[in-house]
Amino acid sequence: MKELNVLNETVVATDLEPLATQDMSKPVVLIGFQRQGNLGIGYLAATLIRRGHSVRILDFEESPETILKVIQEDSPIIVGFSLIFQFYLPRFRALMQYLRDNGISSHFTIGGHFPSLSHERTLELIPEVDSVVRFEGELTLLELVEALIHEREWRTIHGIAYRQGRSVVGNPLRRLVEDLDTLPFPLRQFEPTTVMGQRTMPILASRGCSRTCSFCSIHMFYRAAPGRVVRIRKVTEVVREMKELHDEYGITIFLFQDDDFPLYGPSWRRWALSLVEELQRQQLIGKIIWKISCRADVVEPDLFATLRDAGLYLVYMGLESGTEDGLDVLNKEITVEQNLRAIEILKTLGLMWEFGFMLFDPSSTFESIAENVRFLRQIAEDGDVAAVFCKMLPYDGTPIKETLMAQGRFNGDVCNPDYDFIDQRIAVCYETIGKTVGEWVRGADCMASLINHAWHEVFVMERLFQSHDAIDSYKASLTTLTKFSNNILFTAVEEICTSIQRNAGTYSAYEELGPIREQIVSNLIQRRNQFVADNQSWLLKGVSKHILVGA
Ligand code: B12
Ligand code: SF4
Repeated sequence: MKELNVLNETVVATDLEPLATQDMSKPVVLIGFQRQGNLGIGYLAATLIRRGHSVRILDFEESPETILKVIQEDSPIIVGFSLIFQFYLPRFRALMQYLRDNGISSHFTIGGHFPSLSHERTLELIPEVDSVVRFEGELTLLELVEALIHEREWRTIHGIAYRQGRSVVGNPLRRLVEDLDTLPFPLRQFEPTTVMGQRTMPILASRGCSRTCSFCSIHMFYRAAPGRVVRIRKVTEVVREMKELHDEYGITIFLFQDDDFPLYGPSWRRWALSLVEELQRQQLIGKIIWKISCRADVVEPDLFATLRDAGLYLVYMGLESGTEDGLDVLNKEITVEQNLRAIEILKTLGLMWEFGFMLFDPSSTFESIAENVRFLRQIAEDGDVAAVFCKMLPYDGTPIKETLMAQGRFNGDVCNPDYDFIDQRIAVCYETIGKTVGEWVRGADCMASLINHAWHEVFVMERLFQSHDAIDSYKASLTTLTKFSNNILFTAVEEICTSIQRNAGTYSAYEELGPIREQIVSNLIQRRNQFVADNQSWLLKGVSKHILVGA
């Protein structure tokens, strides 16, 4: 099987042919968050490579010393920073400052949602950065690199923002890439994560989102630049990429990172059905499985049964609220009823499902929190999935941030954008819940992530390995454990809120939840390891069956 760090061999032909005269002595360094694979950097790198440039990708999680050393050795013409999470801005700034303090004089540019939507603030907050590449970056970065290499004027390039004296100049914006299939397949220079020995890989079938949720920076990102907001790739190209990744690199699990997988309305549904036909034509069905993110209002029994039979195994939905008022404030344009119906359909079809949920939003009251918990109980009390929730955060560029600012309720900073609740006691609830059951729902290693990872393994085994009776009893024990854990979480939230509302202070029992959490985690690990130990030969058969495909 090929190693993934040579995946840059795979590029498709477009009108951007390599330049024979390219000066290869001046490489480009791209730095970003690489965990689980950064497709944005992958597309930028592949576009530059196809044109003949050499590119080095560095993981932002590497130590500053390591990054400095590589940059000193490479002496790049440009260092591009990919800021996809707004709250990382101070860390990016610190890294740039460190590099400058150590004599790095390359051009520094930055891209991503926050820099694109708030270019002036980015240039103000990061004095070390020379330019911002706004919105989709492939063609703008390419032009910037070539202008710098050939010492041409770069300040006239469309899509760039830069400082001029004390002011900021934002050049006219570049159109979004009209035909996504003119871009090369992304460079995937990262170690793929595995689930039960199966290699996973992120992939995109489309870019943009047609909806307008008030808390989301995505639709603002794709609407601010000229061009079509949603662009969908040809099914033949999507499947060609999947087949290549499967045949050459042994990928069996594809994670579609599309914000809203194309299923909305008749023509997108036709697109999805033709994807199924193409997967059939390329004989991938039965060999691979795939995950999508979508909205609840596209989930229909027949359509999803067809997708399931073609490999769909996991559906992520941003449910966000269990109250009509909450859904209104978030501008989800969906009803509680539609959310419930979608979950019912997915359960009936035997698909794994996960969800995003904002227990706290700017309209939160004690009543809405109680209603939200009732909703969570309704969907997750059966132990089908470990429940999660968070607080809505007003990211830059979002309509809800503007509303909160107009109301004088916005506070916090770029790292922690925040707001005042209408009833200040809700803030006490939020803090108390964070302290008591934060470890249930926050961070990559929280209780919900651990439990849902175990469920993930189950679905992968069910869909990619031969059937085996032992799975049923393992599933039954996971269900019991998930139910137990969800129930503690829901009860804690309910009692904390009621107690704060009544000013009673009777939730102290929940301050000692640590040992219970540890016990659940220990039971989970024990049960999971026991299952693996008891079924080793069957698991090995399953793992090797799919790994050998790519050998
Ligand atoms: C995949 C993904 C992840 C993956 C990250 C994988 C990775 N290493 O990249 C995982 C699952 C780990 C993840 C986690 C989280 N994510 Co996330 N994630 C995404 C998602 C769905 C897709 C990213 C993607 O592949 N986009 C496709 C590529 C092609 O587009 P792109 O990244 O925007 O890049 C283009 C341009 O921005 C630009 N560009 C980008 N970088 C650069 C750099 C340079 C130099 C240049 C020139 C141009 C440029 O050019 C690129 C090509 O056109 C986005 C939504 C989205 N549509 O972007 C959310 C998103 C980035 N995530 C988000 C959030 C909030 C999170 C979490 C905090 C969620 C949570 N509550 O835990 C965590 C944070 C993890 C952490 N570090 O602590 C938010 C960020 C909001 C914000 N404004 O800060 C987003 C935008 C989703 C949202 N609903 O708003 N996420
Ligand atoms: S939250 Fe999802 S559906 Fe809503 S606008 Fe953002 S990407 Fe689209």
